[in-house]
Order: sequence, then structure tokens, then C-alpha cells
Amino acid sequence: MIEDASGYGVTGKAIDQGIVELGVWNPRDFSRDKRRTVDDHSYGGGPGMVLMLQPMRDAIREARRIDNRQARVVYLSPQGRRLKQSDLLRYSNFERLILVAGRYEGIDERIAETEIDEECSLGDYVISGGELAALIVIDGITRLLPGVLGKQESCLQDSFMNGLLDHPHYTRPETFDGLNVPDVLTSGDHSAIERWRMKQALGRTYRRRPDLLDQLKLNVEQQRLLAEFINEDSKKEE
Ligand code: 4GO
Repeated sequence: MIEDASGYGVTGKAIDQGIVELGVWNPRDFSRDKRRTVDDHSYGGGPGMVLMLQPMRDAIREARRIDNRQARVVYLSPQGRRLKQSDLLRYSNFERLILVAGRYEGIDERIAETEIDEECSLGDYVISGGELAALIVIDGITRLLPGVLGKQESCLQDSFMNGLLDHPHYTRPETFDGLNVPDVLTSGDHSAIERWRMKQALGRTYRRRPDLLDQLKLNVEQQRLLAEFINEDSKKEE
């Protein structure tokens, strides 16, 4: 699944170009019985199976062993710390990253204690396998690597890179079914466009994700733009 899916889009391109290298280790290949068992019942009882310690440990150790560069080991689970853009940026600076994907009820806690450097979560929801979460992390990191995205699609413009949500985007045509593109965007006044975009980014973040704004220190210009946005917005509602 990881090998197939990472062949598409930005990760596929980056792998073809040799910018990232991807390996996959299946715990089943490290099982010691002829049925290739990797799961067992949960101590204490109850429904659901747990990934066995030994095959997981051996798979992770094999992944570490392929070269002697230090690897960071990250386990994807809903119990982890919430993943942010800044974590992807941090991961993109590690030479090697081992993403551990669980199934069933997850891994034996002793693996978490001895083999895992950090546990991270994409959000407060549960999916049946960590592979999909790992693919998201792989994509999010790869697109930050130098040479993967062109200048045109630079990741520096992304939502969250400055702690704010992105501003709205428009493309041709200028009018469609009576819906218009904001005048400023076709004015050719680049500094007015930059101010408008900053104002929209601030306003949207204020409306949709006030928790993000709480973590930022806005400069005087940004405070002024946000005040303007809030003022204009409240007039619309009258
Ligand atoms: C990660 C893994 C959710 C996330 C997962 C998340 N569900 N929110 N499921 O990032 C152990 C067995 C975890 C299935 C896995």
C-alpha cells in the first residue's frame, strides 16, 4: 500500500528524482511461526488484537540497520501529540525517519517505551491502519524538501507556514454566473494585493481558527488589517 500510493504525485516524482528514498518493512516477514502471526489477544481481556512485540521490534530494528545514519522513529496513533506543520518541517530535516504503522488495537506498549522516539496523531479520529497516516506524513514532508516543488508552487506560501490560514484564491474567468473576482486582485497594485491577502488570511483565521491566532504575536500592520476585516465584516451582517 505504501509503495503503491507513494508512486503518485509529488512523492512519486521525488522518489524518481532520488530526492527521497523509501523502504518498507512488513512485520509479518519477521514473524517466527509458519502462519506468520503478528497479532495476539490483549492482556486483561476484551475485544481486539494487539501487534506482538517481537515481530514489530525486529521490523523496526531491520529498518534502523540498513545504514548507520541515525533514524528518528515516529509512531502514528490517536494517542500521540497532535501533528503540526512545524513538526513536518522538523521531520524534513532528519536524514532518516522510520514511521511505524499499527493495526488492530495498536502496538504492545513495551515497543512504544523502547523503540519509539515520539508518538504523533493527525487528529482526534481513529482509522483502521497507521499506513494511511504514514502516507500523509510522507507527503507532507516530501513537498517541503528542496527541489521537490517548483518556485511557482513554493511551500513557503502554504497555510500554517506563517501560522495563519491561507487567503482565498481565484482564477479565470473574471466573471462567472455573476460571481466576480475581488477588484484589487486585477488592479495590478502589488502592495495592495499583498495587504488584501494578509487581511483575508488574518480574517479567516480569526473566524475559523481563533486558536491559531492566540499563538501568534501580530505586528501593528496586521492588527490594523484584522481590525479592518472585523469592522467590515460586522457591517455586512447589518
Ligand atoms: C493514527 C493511527 C488514527 C491515527 C490510527 C491518527 N488512527 N489520528 N490507527 O493519527 C493503531 C492501530 C493506530 C490503528 C492505528
